[in-house]
Amino acid sequence: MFIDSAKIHVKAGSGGNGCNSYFRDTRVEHGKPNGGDGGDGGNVIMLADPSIYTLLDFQYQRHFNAESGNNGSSNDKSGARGRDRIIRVPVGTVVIDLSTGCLIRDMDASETEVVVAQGGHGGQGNSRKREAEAGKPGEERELELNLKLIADVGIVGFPNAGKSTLISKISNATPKIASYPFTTKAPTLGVVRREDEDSEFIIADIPGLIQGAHLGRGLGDKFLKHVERTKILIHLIDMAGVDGRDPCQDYQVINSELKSFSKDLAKKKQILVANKMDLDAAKEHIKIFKKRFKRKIFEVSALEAKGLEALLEEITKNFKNSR
Ligand SMILES: Nc1nc2c(ncn2[C@@H]2O[C@H](COP(=O)(O)OP(=O)(O)OP(=O)(O)O)[C@@H](O)[C@H]2O)c(=O)[nH]1
Ligand SMILES: [Mg+2]
Repeated sequence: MFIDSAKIHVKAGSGGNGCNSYFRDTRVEHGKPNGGDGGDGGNVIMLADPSIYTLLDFQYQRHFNAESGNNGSSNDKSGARGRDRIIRVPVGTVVIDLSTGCLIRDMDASETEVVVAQGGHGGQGNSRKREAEAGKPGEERELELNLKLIADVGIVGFPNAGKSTLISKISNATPKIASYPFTTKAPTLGVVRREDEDSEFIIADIPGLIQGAHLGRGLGDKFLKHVERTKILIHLIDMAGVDGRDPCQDYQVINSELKSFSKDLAKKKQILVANKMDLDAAKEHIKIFKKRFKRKIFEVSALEAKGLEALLEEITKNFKNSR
């Protein structure tokens, strides 16, 4: 199951108490204070781990506590520090403090690390010629985790346009492909490797959009956040209109859904791709489309793997330009 958001509770360890103790001896009239300090509480630390892909584990476990520090003891012995608690999350997780709504960290690179709850300080013992102190409590927080996948290229389009077929032909991904809408129910990532160009990029296939996706129709627009960070969008159109829709209208509907979701997404560089060009209807529709929109469009048949090389070249070229 692909889970891309979660709420968790984190609690750092409390500091150990300082010790109140006196050294006494027949030769020492007034006892000499010798209470040790309490150990600091452990921190709760979040770590971006590239081997994790979803927030599924957080459906089952929501509480993460770090260890408290030990109390100090006599003979100036300090208490041991509490152990940290490490929470591993997928790269691309955005961490938000639920009580304030503030962003704590965007874990957008592998091995990014952030302390999400600070351990309490240990109390000082009385050997420092003061009253022994109690340890301070550790920080406690409610956090929201929101996963936004990290991909270079995102594919958007209507259900059944052939998005999964395309990603299966150009990358190492092996998504389910079928002739009914909403076959893809969760985002899939694929790596595209171009040996001759010595280049590599990550492409994301997301569930199809329909008119009203921003109002929750179909599977809604909740998966669009996964293509928010991509550099380029591939806008894939079923030019044959296999499901009985008009390709020109499809193109406009998807663009208006993108706009309803976010202005930035609507402004993102789009490479237009006409799919299913192996079908006769597509050859008719494309003439109308070109006349109407006068935009550069790549004509492919994902099914027959035709026209894909030119498309890949265009994608690679755009990366070179954006660097
Ligand atoms: N004729 C033809 N059929 C295609 C082409 N590309 C995809 N198809 C077919 O279109 C149907 C839908 O393909 P998918 O790749 O599952 O489409 P999708 O856009 O991922 O669909 P959802 O996951 O439901 O959004 C399948 O029956 C494919 O075989 C193409 O270039 N030509
Ligand atoms: Mg699909």
